[in-house]
Amino acid sequence: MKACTIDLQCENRTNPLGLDELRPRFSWKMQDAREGACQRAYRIVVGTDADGLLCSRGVVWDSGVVKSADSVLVAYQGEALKPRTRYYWCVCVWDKDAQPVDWSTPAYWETGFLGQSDWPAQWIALPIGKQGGAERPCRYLRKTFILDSKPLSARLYITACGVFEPSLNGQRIGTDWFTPGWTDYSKRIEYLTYDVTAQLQKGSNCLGVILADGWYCGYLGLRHTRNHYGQEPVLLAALIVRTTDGKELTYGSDESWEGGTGGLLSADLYNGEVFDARCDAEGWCAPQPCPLNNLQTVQIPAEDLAAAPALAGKIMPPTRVTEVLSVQSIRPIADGSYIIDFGQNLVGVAKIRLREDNGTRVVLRHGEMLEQDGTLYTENLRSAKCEDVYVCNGHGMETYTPRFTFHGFRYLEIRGLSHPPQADDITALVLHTDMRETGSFHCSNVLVNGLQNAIRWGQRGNFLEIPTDCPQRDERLGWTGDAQIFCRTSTFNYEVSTFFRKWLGDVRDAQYEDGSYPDVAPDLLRVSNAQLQRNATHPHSGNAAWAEVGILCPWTIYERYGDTRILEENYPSMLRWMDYQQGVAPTGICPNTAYGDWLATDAVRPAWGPTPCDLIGTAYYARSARIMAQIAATLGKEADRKHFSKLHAFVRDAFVREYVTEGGRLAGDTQTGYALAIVFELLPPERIEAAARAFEQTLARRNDHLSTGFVGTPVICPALSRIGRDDLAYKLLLNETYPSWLMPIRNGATTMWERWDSWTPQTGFGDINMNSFNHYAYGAIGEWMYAVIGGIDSDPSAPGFRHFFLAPRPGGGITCARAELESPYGKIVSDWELEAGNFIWQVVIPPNSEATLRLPSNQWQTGRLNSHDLSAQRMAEGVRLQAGRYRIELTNPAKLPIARDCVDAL
Ligand code: RAM
Repeated sequence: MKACTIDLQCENRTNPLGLDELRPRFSWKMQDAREGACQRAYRIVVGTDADGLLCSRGVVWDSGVVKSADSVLVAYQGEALKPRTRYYWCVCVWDKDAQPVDWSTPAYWETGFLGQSDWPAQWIALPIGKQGGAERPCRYLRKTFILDSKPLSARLYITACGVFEPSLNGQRIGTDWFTPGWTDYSKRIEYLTYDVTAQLQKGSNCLGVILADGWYCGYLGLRHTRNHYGQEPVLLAALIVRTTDGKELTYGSDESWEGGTGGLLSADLYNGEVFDARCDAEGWCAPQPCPLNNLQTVQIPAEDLAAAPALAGKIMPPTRVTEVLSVQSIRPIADGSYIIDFGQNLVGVAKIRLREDNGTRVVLRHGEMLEQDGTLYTENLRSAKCEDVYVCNGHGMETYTPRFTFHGFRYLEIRGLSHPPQADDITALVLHTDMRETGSFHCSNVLVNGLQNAIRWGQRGNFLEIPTDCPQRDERLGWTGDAQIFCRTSTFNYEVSTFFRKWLGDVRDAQYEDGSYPDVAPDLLRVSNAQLQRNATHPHSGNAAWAEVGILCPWTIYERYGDTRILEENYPSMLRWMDYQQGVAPTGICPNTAYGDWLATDAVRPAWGPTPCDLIGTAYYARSARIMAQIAATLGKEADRKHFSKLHAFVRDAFVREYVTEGGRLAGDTQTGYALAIVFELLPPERIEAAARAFEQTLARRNDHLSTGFVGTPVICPALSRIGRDDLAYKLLLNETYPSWLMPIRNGATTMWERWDSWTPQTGFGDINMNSFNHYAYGAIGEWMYAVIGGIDSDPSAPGFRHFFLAPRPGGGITCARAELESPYGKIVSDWELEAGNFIWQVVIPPNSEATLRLPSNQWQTGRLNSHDLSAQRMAEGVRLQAGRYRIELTNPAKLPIARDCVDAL
C-alpha cells in the first residue's frame, strides 16, 4: 500500500467548528507499513479556499518545507485568523527515504468569535414558574423569519445558562445533549457552533430552543438546593446566514423572540423529568402560528450576563448517545410494576414506546442494584429522585425519551402500565462526553477482563462534561482527587486530552485567592456554601492528593498526548499553588488536610485510614515539586527548574526525617505509606530494601490483601512491581475475596464501586450515606494492567508516545494478553502468549515513533526478533526498535529451573 497521511486533526478534533484558538495546532498520522517508517520533513498549507491550497489561492500560511519529525500538535504560524471563517489545510510529508508522500486530502476548521464579546444577540429569558415549587417547566423559545432564497451557508452560534436543545423547522439541530455543559458560569461560558445550512429553506423558517435548568439553576450539590448560579435559565443565540448574493443576515436572540411552555413540565439532572404529552405543543418549532401554552414575548434579563463571563468555543466533544443497550430481562413485581435489567450499569436514560389511554401516568425509576426481594435499591441515591414521569395523550403509539436528565442505572422500574412491557419497546441510551475510544485490554483471565470492562464503563459514565465522582446520587461533582487518581488510566481507554484541557480551565477558575486548588471543579461547594452563608466544616481546597490535580493532571496529559500548551496554560496557576504550599509547609511537612487515604479499609476513623494525613500531604508535596522541576525544564524555565529541584530535595529530606525510621519503617506502617514512598521515590537508597520488606509485611499481615483507599490504591501494584514483587501485585489483583478488585466482579459488578465493601456477600450493602456503584477511583489499577500485563507504557522524555516502552511482565497464571492503544502516531499493539513455556510476542510500533522493548525476564535463553537471533546482551539490555511489526520469540531449549515471577507466568 502506498504511504499516505491520514487522520488530520485540528486541536485534536476532526474538522471542528467554532474554534477560538488563535494559533490552532495540527496533527496527522502517517500510514506507511514499511519498517522504520518515519517523517523526515513536512509542509503545511492553510487557506480559505480548499481548491486553492496548492496553487497559492487564498493561502494564509505556508510553512514551507520544515525538516522535522513533528506530526503532533504543530502550531499555526500564519497571519492573524479572522473570526467565523472556514480555513482549509493540508499537509505533505517526506518519508524515511526523503521522498514526498502525496498531499493529504484537505481538512478544515472554522474559527468562532475568537474572543470578541460583541455577539449580534442578547441574552433572553422567559420568566415562567420562576419561583414555583419543585416543578419548573422547561422554556420553549422560538423565532420565525423569512428567507428569500435557500442560503449559501448558515451557522448557529448558541449557548445558555442552563441546558438547551435547538431545532430548526421542527428538526433537531445536531445530536448533542446537555449543551453547553458545566463551567463556572460567572467566569466562562462555552458556546456551540452548528452548520445549519441544509435545515433552512426558502420562505418561512422557525428556529426553536428548549431550555432547561441543568447545572445552572437545577438541584445540585450535597445539600439538595438549587439556583446555585442564577434564578432562571437564559439563552444566547445568533443565527448567521450567508446568502447566495453575498449578504450576511443575522437573527440574534432578542425581544422579537417568543416563548411558552409545552410537554416538559419539569426537568432536573438529579430528579428527572415530567413530560405530559397532553400539554405537548406539537409543531411548536414549525413556521406557523405558535401552539405553545402560556405564550408570551421573551425578556432581556436585568443583569447583563453577556458582559461578565468570557464566551469560549467549546473545545471538547459534547455529550452524545454513544450506544443503545437492549433489555436483558423483564420481571413483574407483586405491586404491578416491572423491573427491567439492561445487564450493565450505565449512565443515560431509558427510551420507551407505549400505547396507553389518555392521562395514563407512567413512572420510570432507576437503580444500580436490587434489594434481596428483587425490588429496586434506591437508598444510595440519597435525595436524588432519579425518576422520569410520562403522561400519555392516548394518540396511539407514543415514544418518550427524556432530554435534560441522566441517571446512573442498570435496572429500570416501570410503573403504571396497563399491560406487561415488551423488550422491543424499551432501550437504554448510553450518554457521555463523546470521546474517541483509543485503547483496549484483554487477557486470558475472564475476571480481569471483567475488571477492565468495569473500569471502562466507570469512565464512560463519569466523563460527562466534567470528570464526576459518581453519576447517580445527589452529588455528581468534579472531585479533583478522583480525577487526579484516575487520569493516567483514563488516557489508555479514551482520547481525553480536550476533555481535561477544558476541565483544567474549570480547576483554574476555581483556584482560591490564596493559590490553593479546590476539592471540586467547578467549585460548587464554595458556591453553595456562599449561598447558604455557611462556613465549611473544613476548607474545600488545598487538600492533599486532591489539590495536586493542578500539577499532576496537566503533566499526565502532556506525557500522553505531547501537548505542551496545556503546561504553558496552567503554569502560572501551578506557580500560585506551589507558593501556597511553601507558605503552609515552610519546614517541608504539610499540615493535616481533609481526606487522608479516603475510604481505606484499615480505617480507624470512618473514612481516613491510619496513614497520617500529613505524610500523604508531604509525599504529594515532594511529588509536585519534582514534577514542577520537569515542567519548568520542558518550558525552558531554567531558574524555576533549579528552584523546584532544590525544593524537591528539601521536602524529600523532610519526609525521610519525619516519617522513615533508620530501619526503613514508615510512620503508620501502612500499605499506602510504603507505596507512596516507593513510587514517588522518596526513600534514601540504603533504606529501600528494609522499607520493601516492611511493606511486604503489611500485606502478609492481611493475608496478602490490600487495605488501601483512594490514595494508596493507584500506587500499590506499581510499588510492588518497583520492588521486584510483581508476584505480590498479581496476587492482589487476582484476589477474589474482600477487599479486592475482583470480589465485586465475581459478584456481578459491571462498573467500579466506591467502596471495597459497597456490597459484600457477608454484610450486604455498605454505608448508604455514601455508596456509589459507579465510582472510577479504584479503577486506577487500569494503568498497571495496560503497562505491566499488557506491556504498553509512555516515556515522559518523549511525550505523546513518540518513544515508548513495550515491557509486559507476565504473572498470576495469565497465559496471554493483548493491549492496544491508538497513540498520536497511530496504533500500538502488544500481544503476547505463553505457549509450551515459550514467550511469543507480537508488537506494532506506529510510523514516526520508536519503542524500547524490555523482555519480560532474563529466564529465557534464546530469543528471536522476526528472523534474527537476539544476542544475550540485547536480551538483557532491551531493544530499541523503529516503526514496524515485529514478532519476538523467547525460548528455553534446555528447560532450566526458572525464577519466581516466571513460575507464576507459566
Ligand atoms: C465523596 C466523593 C468523592 C471523594 C470525596 C472526598 O463525597 O464521592 O469520591 O473524593 O468524597
